[in-house]
Amino acid sequence: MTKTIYTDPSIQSSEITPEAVFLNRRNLMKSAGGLASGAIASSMAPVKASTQDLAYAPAGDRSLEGELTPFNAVTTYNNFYEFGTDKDDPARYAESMTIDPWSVKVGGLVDQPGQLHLEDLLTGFDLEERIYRFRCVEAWSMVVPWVGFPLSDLLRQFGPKAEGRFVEFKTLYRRSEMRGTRSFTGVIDWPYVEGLRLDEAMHPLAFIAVGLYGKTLPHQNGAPVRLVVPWKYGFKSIKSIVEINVTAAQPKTSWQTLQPSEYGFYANVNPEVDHPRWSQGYERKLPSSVFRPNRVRTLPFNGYADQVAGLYAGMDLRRDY
Ligand SMILES: Nc1nc2c(c(=O)[nH]1)N[C@H]1C(S)=C(S)[C@@H](COP(=O)(O)O)O[C@H]1N2
Ligand SMILES: [Mo]
Repeated sequence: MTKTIYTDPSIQSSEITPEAVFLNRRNLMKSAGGLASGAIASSMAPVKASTQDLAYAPAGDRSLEGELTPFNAVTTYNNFYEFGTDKDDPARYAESMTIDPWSVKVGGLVDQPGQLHLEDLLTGFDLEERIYRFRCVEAWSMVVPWVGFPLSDLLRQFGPKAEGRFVEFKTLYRRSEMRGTRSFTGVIDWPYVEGLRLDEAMHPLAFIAVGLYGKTLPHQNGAPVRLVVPWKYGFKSIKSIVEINVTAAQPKTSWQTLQPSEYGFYANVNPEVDHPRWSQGYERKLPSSVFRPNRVRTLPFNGYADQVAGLYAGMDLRRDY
């Protein structure tokens, strides 16, 4: 596995996580066994030195492989309001977030509440690659090779109780390291909160990502652990998760709280229900520019209707948007 390491001069060497932290016997053994695939990563654009190689099973579904959004676009055009509202703010400022040590508290209506530490997340699950379409509510989209494991694998480990109907997720809220939470208030009610119905969370497409393009997640994409729900608008895919709770009541999400008329709990990608301020019928596939907008039609459930439409049988998705 060839490794492309690029040292970004803006990163202090003291901020670079020692590689040893990420090396682990289990994944190294997997590489030796030939299961791992680093082939895509090695041919890509330079990666910041603060990300590390992961070993993982190659993607089962490679149908979107020819449409991959370049690494550079995936990591420089981001939404991560904790670091500012401009698309380039996360790439510029998210490095200030300490991601090691890291722990995720799992609780609420589960048989065994507990914690997962960084090491557990990187080595305790069978990592695989998933190439998913990703569609932001602001009508841009990309195709990303994520590395991680099904969310259901994580939830099963803690044993959701029968009364559990929803899952709530929370992002780290650390003012000292997140300039966006200091410089403007009243935009989002920190910490960033998202939620899924439990059956959505247990669906095999719902994914916990710890990496992309074969490396651990760059900070701006939600290091060290984020959610990816490919059939929903991007804001459901909460970044830098520190808490997961199984609940009986529907969680109150940050975007709903901010603007309930614009952002619903479900947020399923739906070209037929426009955002009050713009159409959802089309999207700009990144990289997109004024000269080359790369505009394509948006698909119901972002192209995953065959797999997930059944979750919403009998629901009016114009009302429950
Ligand atoms: N904690 C947190 N998670 C977040 C956001 C955010 O502002 N804060 N933005 C969301 C939105 S609106 C989108 S489109 C995606 C963007 O993911 P990306 O930057 O990896 O493309 O992250 C989502 N997760
Ligand atoms: Mo978004």
